[in-house]
Amino acid sequence: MIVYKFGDGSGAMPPDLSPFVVKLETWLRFSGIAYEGRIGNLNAMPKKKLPVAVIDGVMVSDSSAIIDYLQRRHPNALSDARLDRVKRAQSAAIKALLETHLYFVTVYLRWAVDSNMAIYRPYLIEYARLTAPPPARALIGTVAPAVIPIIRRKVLRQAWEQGIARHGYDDIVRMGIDAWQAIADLLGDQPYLLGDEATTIDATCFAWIHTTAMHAFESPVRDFVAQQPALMAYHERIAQRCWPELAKASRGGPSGSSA
Ligand SMILES: N[C@@H](CCC(=O)N[C@@H](CS)C(=O)NCC(=O)O)C(=O)O
Repeated sequence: MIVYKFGDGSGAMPPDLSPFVVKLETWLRFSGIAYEGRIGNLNAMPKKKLPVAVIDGVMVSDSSAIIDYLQRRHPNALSDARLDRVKRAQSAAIKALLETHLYFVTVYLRWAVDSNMAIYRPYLIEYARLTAPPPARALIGTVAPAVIPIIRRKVLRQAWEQGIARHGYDDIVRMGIDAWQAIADLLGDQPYLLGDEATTIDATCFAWIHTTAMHAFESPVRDFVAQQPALMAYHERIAQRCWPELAKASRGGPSGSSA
């Protein structure tokens, strides 16, 4: 199976800056399902979003749709089938907190804060170069810097329409910290979010912790997550199981060159 994502795994780009891609890859690694990561051109994707998977020739878009598709075909994959109704509801609520609330906090902090945009810019230029047709690659260095402000305006318009960008920086930071405090409280001292066994929500939560606390983008939200011992121990536990190469790197703290 092929996973189209933002990084190409070559080292030219970090494994991935997208929490949705890291969620899918972590779920695949929990499940022991082999995949090949390839850089995906957003404009060529059916929903203009990544990740997208090609499974036995069938293209499936959306991390959750891909996981559902694979859960029906791989009986030994990481499964939520044994969860009771309350745990299933908890999983749905945590998923919404991460994917439809904290995701937009992250988007805002990456794209609206100038110092984070300066960190983001080289990755965006490299992504544009790697997804450009080969004859155009040499020109990306001159074209991409002019295009990035246009993309930035588009992303911030989406954040305004979604609602997050109508608040000020301090309020957004507070919302982010409150949501992460809720996740930390839900985890408590359990090994995984819903108890002793990992389920799909752990792949999601790992991805959000990783893309918040281990990346170079700076914010009080990142600092808060990085200072929660239970969240970081949980991150390390899952990294050791699914991402041994990152588990080693993560002991050094946030870095611009990890996933
Ligand atoms: N519901 C989708 C969300 C995927 C998503 O939002 N991906 C972002 C990257 S984190 C994306 O492709 N954004 C490109 C754009 O909006 O232009 C999933 O679970 O895969």
